Amino acid sequence: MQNLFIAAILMLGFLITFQIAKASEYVAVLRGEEKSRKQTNKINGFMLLAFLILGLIGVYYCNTRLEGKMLAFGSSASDHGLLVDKMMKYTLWITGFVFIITQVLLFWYSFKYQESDKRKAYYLVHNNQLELIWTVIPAIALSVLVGFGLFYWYKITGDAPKNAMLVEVTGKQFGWEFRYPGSDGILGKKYFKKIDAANNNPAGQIWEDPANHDDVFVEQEMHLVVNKPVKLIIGSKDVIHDVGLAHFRMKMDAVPGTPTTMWFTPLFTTKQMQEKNGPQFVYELSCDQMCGKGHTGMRGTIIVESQEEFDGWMASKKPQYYTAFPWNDPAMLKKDTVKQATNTSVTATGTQLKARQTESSVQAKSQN
Ligand SMILES: [Cu+2]
Repeated sequence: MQNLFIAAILMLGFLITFQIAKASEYVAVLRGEEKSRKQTNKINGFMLLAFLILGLIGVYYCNTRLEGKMLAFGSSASDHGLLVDKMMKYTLWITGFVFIITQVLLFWYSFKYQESDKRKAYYLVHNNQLELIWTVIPAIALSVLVGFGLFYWYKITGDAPKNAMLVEVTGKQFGWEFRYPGSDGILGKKYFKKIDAANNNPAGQIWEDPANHDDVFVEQEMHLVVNKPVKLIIGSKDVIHDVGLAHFRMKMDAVPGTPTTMWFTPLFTTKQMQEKNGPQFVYELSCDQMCGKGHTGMRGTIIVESQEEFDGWMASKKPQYYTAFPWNDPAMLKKDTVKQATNTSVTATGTQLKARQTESSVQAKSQN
């Protein structure tokens, strides 16, 4: 019913416009075509001038209204972000300058040089000098902007420093998962067919790889160390997501099956940012790619802290391997040796584990 009404209203609108156009055509004939054209030109000239003035006021108004809501230039919380801010500033200054000049000339000239009996239009066939000017100047301006962009792009996307910490970021419908490499600094191998959240393997780690045994798995909250470069290894479990770090001015697609990377150095701790921006401040990790119904809820948080605070947080985490196989946890083993005399079920689970391990190593070999 609603659609029918909308269709009827659109139809009516079309009819009315058509009738008005027809009526004004008859009026023009009655009045004399030339007189009517001159009048229309005058109205158009005036409206173009009004559009220029209102438009510029609108641009200024939007700018002042949104000032506090936008991320300010130079407020980036990462080293790469400061470069992005700088690039953005130069680009906006140059394009803003060109925008104002061209728009003012375009609308002002339409008003000033509208049809007049006192003037005859100048007929310009060709002018090499003019052609040269309006080709060379934009070419130089664009080359400077692109050159800047390339220079920073290679700096930002280049190799991460050797001392960079490593975090694996995986997007899924709908949330974020993180994996830390543990004390060996190596992220263990994983395979998507091994993903089994019910059996404590949400990342799909291959348990036969010893590098996996100290990897720490966390959800929704990533911890980073201030002034220490971090390299993110980004992936996805389902569709294309995007790791969007607005406060660091970084973003990178999370693509299933194709790991992507980016690195940067956080410059301020969360506490420092809260002192500057108010206690409600959080570093946000948003998904910057429309990825389904729950896309807007894909919000992770990042906590930037000192090395000591980070070490303390990491020490409170247990490697995922020990969650999946508690009987291998050294902390548990100590307790178990006491229990073992009275509880035989521990030995039973130990045998089960061995059976599972041989089974999965056979699988791993057959995959190779
Ligand atoms: Cu997403």
